[in-house]
Amino acid sequence: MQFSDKFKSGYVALVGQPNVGKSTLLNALLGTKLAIISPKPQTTRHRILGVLTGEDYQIVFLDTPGLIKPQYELQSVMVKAARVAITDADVIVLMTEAGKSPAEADLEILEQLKSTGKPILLAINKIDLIYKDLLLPLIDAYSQIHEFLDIIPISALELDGLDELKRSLREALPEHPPYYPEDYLTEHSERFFVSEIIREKIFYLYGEEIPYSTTVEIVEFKEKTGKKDYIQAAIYVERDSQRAMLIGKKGLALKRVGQLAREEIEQLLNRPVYLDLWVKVREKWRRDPAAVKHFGYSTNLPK
Ligand SMILES: Nc1nc2c(ncn2[C@@H]2O[C@H](COP(=O)(O)OP(=O)(O)OP(=O)(O)O)[C@@H](O)[C@H]2O)c(=O)[nH]1
Ligand SMILES: [Mg+2]
Repeated sequence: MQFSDKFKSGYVALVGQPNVGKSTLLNALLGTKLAIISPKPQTTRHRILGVLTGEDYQIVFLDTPGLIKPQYELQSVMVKAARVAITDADVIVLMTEAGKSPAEADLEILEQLKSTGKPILLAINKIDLIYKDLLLPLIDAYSQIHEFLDIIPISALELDGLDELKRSLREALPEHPPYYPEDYLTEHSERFFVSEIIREKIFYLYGEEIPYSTTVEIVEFKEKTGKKDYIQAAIYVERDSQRAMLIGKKGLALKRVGQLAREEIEQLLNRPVYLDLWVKVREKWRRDPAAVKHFGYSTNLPK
């Protein structure tokens, strides 16, 4: 492809409170599932990179963990990862959930973002859930608070408003040659995606305690010609009681995790897989900086 002088390219960070739909938006924009999603807050723990290349632009999206006040080491690292994405970004997308009025937590995040001096686009998500009459007063309220690059109501779930969002972002990007080849999608490895898929199933299948105490480590990943691939993953929890809960009576709960994860991993890899799940205990790993680092949480992009 020949790139004209007018080619635009840059980094766009998707930031906001947990659970507002950042990862859903990343996947919707790229038309493929890169980031895991769940109805529970704090699903995303890393910044996830996804590249969208158009005719005359390339947007490098950085999905980020939700911005919160950290209470333990894992959360600190998650918030730091979001901050690094904000530092790397040419344009910031602040994502909020549509409601009656701007939420206090969103305004606090906006204050932090304003100090970067970078252009901020406000994406008001989940408009499929509200009465349309609420939208104009909400946009009006936000526009009085800050001079946003743009304010775009969207539904990441129903793919509403995404063209407008892309157009607006393209406008705001600097003229720059593409950072990545045109067919490039992401930097993360298959191993990383496999561990995330397992984590996602745990977020869906268990209550409040287990998902947050869990991390997944890929122990072995062997491609076997003519046979199923062999993937062994260790799921770490913080206590014996959680281990028992995760496994369930006669191992049925863990079996369900394995089934759902395997189906999606096979779709991702496009080949049959034998998924071998083990559950282990590493006490209070979320509070232990060495363990958090060991399990791959850092401000860098996960490989
Ligand atoms: N109704 C509706 N639900 C949505 C929309 N976008 C996302 N959701 C739902 O909101 C929940 C959270 O979505 P995520 O994409 O995981 O949110 P997130 O901002 O990445 O959350 P964290 O990673 O925890 O910070 C999921 O249940 C999504 O299905 C939307 O436009 N409309
Ligand atoms: Mg997310």
